[in-house]
This record gives sequence, C-alpha cells and structure tokens, in this order.
Amino acid sequence: MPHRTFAQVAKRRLTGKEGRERVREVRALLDELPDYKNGPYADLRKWLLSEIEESRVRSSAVHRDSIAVRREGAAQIALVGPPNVGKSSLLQALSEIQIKTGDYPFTTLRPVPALTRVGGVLVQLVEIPGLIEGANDDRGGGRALLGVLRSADAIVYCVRASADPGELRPVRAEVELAGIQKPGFLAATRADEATPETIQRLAAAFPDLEVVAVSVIDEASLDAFRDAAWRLTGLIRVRLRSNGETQPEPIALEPGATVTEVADWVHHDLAMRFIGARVWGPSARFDGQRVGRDHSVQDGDTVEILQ
Ligand SMILES: Nc1nc2c(ncn2[C@@H]2O[C@H](COP(=O)(O)OP(=O)(O)O)[C@@H](O)[C@H]2O)c(=O)[nH]1
Ligand SMILES: [Mg+2]
Repeated sequence: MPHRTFAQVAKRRLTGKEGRERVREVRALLDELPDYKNGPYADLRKWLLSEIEESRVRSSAVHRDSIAVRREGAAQIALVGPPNVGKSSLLQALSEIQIKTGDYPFTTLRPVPALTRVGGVLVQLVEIPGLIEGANDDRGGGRALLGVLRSADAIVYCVRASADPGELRPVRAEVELAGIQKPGFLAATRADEATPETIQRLAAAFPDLEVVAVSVIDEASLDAFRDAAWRLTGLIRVRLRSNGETQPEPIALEPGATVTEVADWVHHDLAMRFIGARVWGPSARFDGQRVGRDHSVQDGDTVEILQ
C-alpha cells in the first residue's frame, strides 16, 4: 500500500477511538506497516508510536465537567445493576484499602471507585449506582453514569443470584441503547441466598455472559470473582528483574507489548536508551534469552532490561 494511502487508512481507523482501544488499533497498524528504517514509512512509524504516548496521557486526564472517575490501577471495571444487589458490599469485600462504612453510605448516588488486587495487579472497580430505565434520556442522571461506563475497560453486570432475570433487563437495555460494548460478565450476587436452579435460570437468560456466583461471606467465590475480573482486563503480566532479583509484583501490559514498553513502564528515559533485554518464561526460547527492543513479551515472562 502506498504510504499516503496507509496514512489515510490509519487516520480513519483511529477516528473515534480513545484510550486502550486506540492503543490497540495503533499497535495493529504498526504490525501492518512495512519495516523500513528510513523514509515515509519510518515517519509513519514514529507518528504511530507518538500516538500511543498521547493516548496514554489523554486517558489519564481528569474530566472536571463530568462525574468521570479518576483512573487508578491497570484497568477500570464498572459494576452495574439494580439497587440492593450487593454492589457496595462486594466492593468493600474486594477492596484493598478498607473503606470505612461511615464514609461510604450503602445508598450511593455517585460512582464509587475502589482499588482491588486481581491476578496480583491493582485494578480499579467502580460501583455505578442507580442506572435506571430512561438513563439514555438522562433519567436519574443517567447520561453521566453511562459516560462512566463508556470510559471503563469492562463491565460487570450485577444481579441477585435468586432474582428474576428480568430485573437486569432494563440496565442491559440502557447500556445497549447507549451503544456501549465492553468485555463483561454477570455476577450472580448474594449467592448464599440462592439455589443452583436460580443461578442456572440466570445463565439461561443471558447466554452471552459468563455467570460468576458470588457471596461476600464466601471467600472462594470472591476469589472466583477476582479471577473473572482479571480475565476481563485482557492484560498480560510481566515481572521485572534487576541485579538478579525478581520483583514480586507483576506489571500489567497490553497483549503484544514489547520489551520497549516494559522499559517505558520503568522509566520513559530508560525506554529511549536501553540496549535490549533478557527474558525468562513463555516468550523466551531458553532461560535468560537475550532479545532486542522489539521482542514481544507474553503473560508470565520475567524481563531484565539491559542498559
Ligand atoms: N446474604 C447476603 N447479603 C448481602 C450480600 N451482599 C450484600 N448483601 C446485603 O444486601 C443489601 C444491599 O447491599 P448493598 O451492598 O448496599 O447493595 P447495592 O445497592 O447493590 O450497593 C445489604 O443489606 C447487604 O448487607 C451477600 O453476599 N449475601
Ligand atoms: Mg451501593
């Protein structure tokens, strides 16, 4: 494809995409770009790489004119569903920092964020309260709430495990009407009050969603919820190694990330000047393999940046 056509196609494909979606598209474009070191294609590569950086800066900006929640952690997952299904309780049970009950009324009116560790990585869960029928017409401040859903990376639909599946329909309908499509699953909450039959009924009513039964008094079910939430992020985990020591906490990256992005995570300057890396794990042909800047890492890798 001539480089001018490529530039046009690239711009078209990036139009309307923001945040991680934009970064993903940029990465796909980079893969398709001929690998010339100089000339117009090299300029296109430079432009695309700067797009990744800029989308990151934009997505971490605070929007004061809306009720957007400031992002923290590797991904943002919204919890949405009818009132009283146990969203707040779930947030509290999963939260890394114990939220004081006094500061945290159970009748929440605004989105409430909480950091939780899933798959060893800190992820932000956000309770979206009161998304009701008519939200798209701004009933109950619905537009702003839908705005929060739109900027989230994934959605957990919450409904009582013992409830009639119909209780979730208005919420799903509003999300659909708003044209919001995100990875998601269905949390069948307060599962200790339910029977396997009612959970089955939910699964049958929403065949497109994985159903995760969860109760705040059942630690194993909370773990299953964390696992499902981690899978929703679609991210991969890489551990950093330096001076022969491996960091216990992994960092989270987009699939397809290269060791340059690992270096960039440590420090922007390091990404500019590092000379390569050593890799252990699934992406390495053997332990401690020496790789170049463009080597793609995989979930479970350990990476030592060489400078
Ligand atoms: N039995 C049981 N009750 C729960 C569970 N989670 C929440 N609840 C109760 O359900 C009610 C509503 O909970 P809340 O977290 O405020 O729901 P929200 O409106 O969806 O945020 C409260 O009385 C909770 O104590 C659970 O897992 N099991
Ligand atoms: Mg609540």
